[in-house]
Amino acid sequence: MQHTACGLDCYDGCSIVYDNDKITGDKLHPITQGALCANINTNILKAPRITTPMINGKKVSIQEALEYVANKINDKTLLWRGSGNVAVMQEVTNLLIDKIGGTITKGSLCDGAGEAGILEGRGVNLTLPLEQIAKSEVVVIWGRDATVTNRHILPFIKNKKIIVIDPIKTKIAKSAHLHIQLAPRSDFYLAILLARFIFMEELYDKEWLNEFSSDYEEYYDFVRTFRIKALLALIDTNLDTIGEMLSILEGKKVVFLVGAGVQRYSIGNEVLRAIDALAALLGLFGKEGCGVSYLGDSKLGFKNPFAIEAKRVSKVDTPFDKFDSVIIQGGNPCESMPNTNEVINRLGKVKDIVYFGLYENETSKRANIIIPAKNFFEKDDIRLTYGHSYISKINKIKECDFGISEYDLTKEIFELKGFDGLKSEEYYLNYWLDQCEKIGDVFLSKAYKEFPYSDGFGKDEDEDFVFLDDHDDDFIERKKLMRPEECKSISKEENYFWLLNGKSNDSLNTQFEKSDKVILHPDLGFCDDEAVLISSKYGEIILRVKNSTDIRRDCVKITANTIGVNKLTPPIISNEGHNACYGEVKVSLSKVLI
Ligand SMILES: Nc1nc2c(c(=O)[nH]1)N[C@H]1C(S)=C(S)[C@@H](COP(=O)(O)OP(=O)(O)OC[C@H]3O[C@@H](n4cnc5c(=O)[nH]c(N)nc54)[C@H](O)[C@@H]3O)O[C@H]1N2
Ligand SMILES: Nc1nc2c(c(=O)[nH]1)N[C@H]1C(S)=C(S)[C@@H](COP(=O)(O)OP(=O)(O)OC[C@H]3O[C@@H](n4cnc5c(=O)[nH]c(N)nc54)[C@H](O)[C@@H]3O)O[C@H]1N2
Ligand code: SF4
Ligand SMILES: [Mo]
Repeated sequence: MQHTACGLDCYDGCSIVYDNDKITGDKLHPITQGALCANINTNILKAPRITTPMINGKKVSIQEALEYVANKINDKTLLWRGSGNVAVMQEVTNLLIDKIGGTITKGSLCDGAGEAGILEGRGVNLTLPLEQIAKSEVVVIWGRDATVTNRHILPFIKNKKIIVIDPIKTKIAKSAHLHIQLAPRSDFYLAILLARFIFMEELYDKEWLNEFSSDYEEYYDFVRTFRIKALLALIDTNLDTIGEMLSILEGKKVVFLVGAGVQRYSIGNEVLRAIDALAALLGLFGKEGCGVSYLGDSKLGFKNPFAIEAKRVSKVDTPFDKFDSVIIQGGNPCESMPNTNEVINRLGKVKDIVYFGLYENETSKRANIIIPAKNFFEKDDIRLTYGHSYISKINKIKECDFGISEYDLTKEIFELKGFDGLKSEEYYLNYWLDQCEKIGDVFLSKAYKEFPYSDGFGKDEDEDFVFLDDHDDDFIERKKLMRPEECKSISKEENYFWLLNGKSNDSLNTQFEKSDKVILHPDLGFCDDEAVLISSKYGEIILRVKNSTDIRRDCVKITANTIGVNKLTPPIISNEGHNACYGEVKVSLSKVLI
């Protein structure tokens, strides 16, 4: 029997037991508690792997592929790394970029806008421990599709009062005490409205605020600048619902589980700041059973041996065409990046594209050099996570005779180029592990705090919580830009829907099962399985209809594992945090005959 862990980009960071060629969840792991998920139980095992290194369409040996790459890379090389595997050794390739004077990326396709907002208010993004989530009385699930993306949290919130805030009636919304099915992109305004009533009804925690904040009275002035009627219309809710939510929260131990869904917008930072402000007003930081859980900073408190001072370009709107060679590692930008028509166009101008990954996809198709990687069963690594503070060692449990690990690739190219300074793989693994605390069988991040922010905010916990005092939303102007007028298919003004993004049970972003579906409300008059042309300012795709009354009439939902979805999404960069804004777009629908 051996132990290892899942390296997939997921809140849960599960531990695995490998016995007699079978994998099961580690019963002793605080979150896994014995269960894994379909992605690792079946999907990963059946996904066909890339097994042959290639150069310009010709099969070669891995050595030949590495020699070719070593000859091509220089200070005009870009490394674009995705999050197909989130374990720490992925970043060892930075050391290569450092030596050649190459470029890496800045920003995020994922949680960067929300994190920026958290840093503005709290100074540091600490992870709310599972113990506090388990001790709460009320859980507000805000833009997180927990049953799909974070299923191991469910046992921790069983039998609690649940409020869900989501434009979709998600599985958990169906059994919740309250579901606010708000208009997309209106979370900031909802949080402002709630704050206004917390002030008006004097529900705020004066004692906590006097100790940990100096500007909460100014926040009242700020929230009063928004008109209640206008807010209600934007959110698409009513005063009864606001009252009901506040009566559920009043005097209770409340945890907010905030997901990436609220911040895939230009004002994503302000959304997290406004949600944090609610928690602050109610005095929910630093106390038992209370707090705001978002995607935490998994590397917080660690010294990173792979941190480099390289040139950086945007990860959201990457100027691929400015480089002679691009290495794509652990990612699939031709499907996962917004505005993929332009991504594909720019990549088409690059002389050498190296695809270093596991599966064939839209990106591998466009690469002229293919290097098969090893998956996380086939190499040693360390797994941190943004969902909790437990850290697992990934141990090699399978041999792979065709792929190469990130460490070995780096080592081979160091040798071919005559570079020095690379330490052993063991050195780096221990470097990370030595920085964790070992408690019984588990490793814990040094950034773990039982009661985050109990002593204060900022890196040294000696600062105040900082309330938002400014709002910058040029959306109304941008709305004009978003009109898909270049598309022939638009007939009516009403044919104009929010594009909702989300994840699916059978995929991990673009890995594993693919979808060809768009989910929309039956009132729109489409039949199940009918082909529909979906258009935005950025591109068009044809998908099959899946009707559902769980979605608002003004939205369509397309999950991240749908090929072509990002032809529709904009290359807009969030106001803070340099994040992708997948939701900041409207699309139109038209029938097609195929
Ligand atoms: N099975 C599975 N699990 C995964 C992943 C996967 O692909 N598959 N991906 C992993 C990754 S990389 C990440 S980042 C996490 C993300 O997981 P989550 O944090 O759950 O984020 P999303 O799935 O993007 O969106 C969550 C919810 O936001 C809602 N939403 C969309 N727009 C809005 C809005 O404007 N306001 C509000 N309130 N809600 C909105 C959507 O309807 C959806 O229910 O999941 C991880 N876990
Ligand atoms: N429309 C829409 N787009 C989205 C999202 C959305 O919700 N909607 N979500 C966004 C989010 S949250 C994220 S995090 C991004 C993710 O987008 P990416 O970072 O591009 O990740 P994936 O699409 O999952 O691509 C993973 C690839 O990594 C490779 N891989 C897996 N493991 C390894 C390994 O160990 N080594 C190497 N070398 N390669 C490996 C596999 O070949 C796989 O194809 O997508 C974003 N894009
Ligand atoms: S994908 Fe997530 S839920 Fe599934 S095994 Fe991996 S860490 Fe656990
Ligand atoms: Mo993500």
